[in-house]
Amino acid sequence: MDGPGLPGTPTEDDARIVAHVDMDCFYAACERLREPALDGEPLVVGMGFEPGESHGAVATASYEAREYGVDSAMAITEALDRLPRKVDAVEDPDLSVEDAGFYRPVDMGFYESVSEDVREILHDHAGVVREVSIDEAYLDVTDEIEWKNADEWGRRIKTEIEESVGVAASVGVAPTMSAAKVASDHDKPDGLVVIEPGEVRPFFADLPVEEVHGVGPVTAAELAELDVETAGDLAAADPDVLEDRFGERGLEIYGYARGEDDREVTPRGKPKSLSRESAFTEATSDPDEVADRVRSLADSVADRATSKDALYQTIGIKVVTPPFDVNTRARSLPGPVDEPPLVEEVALDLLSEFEGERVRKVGVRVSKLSFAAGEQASLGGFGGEGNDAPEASDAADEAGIPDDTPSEGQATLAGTWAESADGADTDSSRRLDGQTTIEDFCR
Ligand code: TTP
Ligand code: MG
Ligand code: MG
Repeated sequence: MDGPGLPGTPTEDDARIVAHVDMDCFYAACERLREPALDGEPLVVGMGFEPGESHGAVATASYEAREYGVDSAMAITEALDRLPRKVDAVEDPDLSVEDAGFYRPVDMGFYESVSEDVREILHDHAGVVREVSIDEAYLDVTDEIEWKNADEWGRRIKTEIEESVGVAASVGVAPTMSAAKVASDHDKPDGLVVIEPGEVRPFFADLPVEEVHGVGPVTAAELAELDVETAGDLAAADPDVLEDRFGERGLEIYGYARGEDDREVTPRGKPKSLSRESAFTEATSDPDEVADRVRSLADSVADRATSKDALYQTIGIKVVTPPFDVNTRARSLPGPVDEPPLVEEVALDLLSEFEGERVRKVGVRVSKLSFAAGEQASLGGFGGEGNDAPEASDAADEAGIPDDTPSEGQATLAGTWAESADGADTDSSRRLDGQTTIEDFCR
């Protein structure tokens, strides 16, 4: 028996409630925590600004410093041109002390500890939390709140972070991960934006296309050549054209702009499912070609499961027929296993239903994962308890969908991160009392 399989776009009734929380100018906020005199001042956190240094980049800039055009990933020399250091301006009559700012080195150890404090609060407010970087996380709060309370919930979590940790967060609440991220970005700093189901497309309509998750400056420039300037334009674009131009990713950003995103918030490290999918250059109805592709996807998924020590109880396939009809089929086993040949066998068996159909994309997924070592069932060992239970709540697609990596243009500047990871300033308690000497202050 086939389960209902992988979910498509959630309907309004079953829409999940996803929150995205991202700290405002996080490293700068941390510096202000232990040096409150920096509140309200233009502040740059980065490397390479000390005398004799010339290489380095801005990790972040406070919103006051951003007004001078300083931003993450900018070369430090450029930042110093736009916003000289206070300490230099005091001594140089050609510079204005007023239009100068403060520079502080990166101190990862301290920021990690602040991040940990924030994390605890997030876990208090949601059953499912996926941390995606030092300063941001997705929360699935479907079981915790209702849409009518979303605004109040967002306010509460912001206040709690502010009061107990001392840094400001922006929060977005929406029916999907990608929309929640756009929402949290939209009114930064100190933002709170709730996009209810059914409002995603109207909300997106006039936003610049760069705001769509996964669209960076390079993609935006290419989209502009196609006259796609807003997220609304992207949502209304021809998916074939997008796919021709950007491949799979074209369809992904098209979906995001339409508010379609079936990624499930899953805690890091423990995916709910593992999958791989692959598109044909041209739709094909050649059964051998399709079966070959499914076979290799099945191998690759099974390998990944083995390498993650994951046992799976459900094996499924996805078959996309032109234009974009997604068909999913899945079969449950009596108990969790790690049996690569079985993944292939079941996937091919499920595929037989589609023999002769034109297929543009196929995928293989294993789900109902468990990670307990030594738990593997022998296939015959469950005495007929097994059934073909539909994978009702298994919406996760850990692999088929890209991780939340920084989008283009958000260069992470290996130098900055690597240097900072070494702990430029290992004394994390420095100025934690908020006392600042004038020498300190004018650095
Ligand atoms: P972000 O959340 O991207 O930026 P932010 O918190 O500084 O500012 P915003 O208010 O816009 O969210 O990144 C979090 C931290 O990661 C940031 O404080 C510093 C670090 N970072 C880098 O070191 N290099 C980079 O290029 C970026 C983008 C961030
Ligand atoms: Mg941030
Ligand atoms: Mg962030």
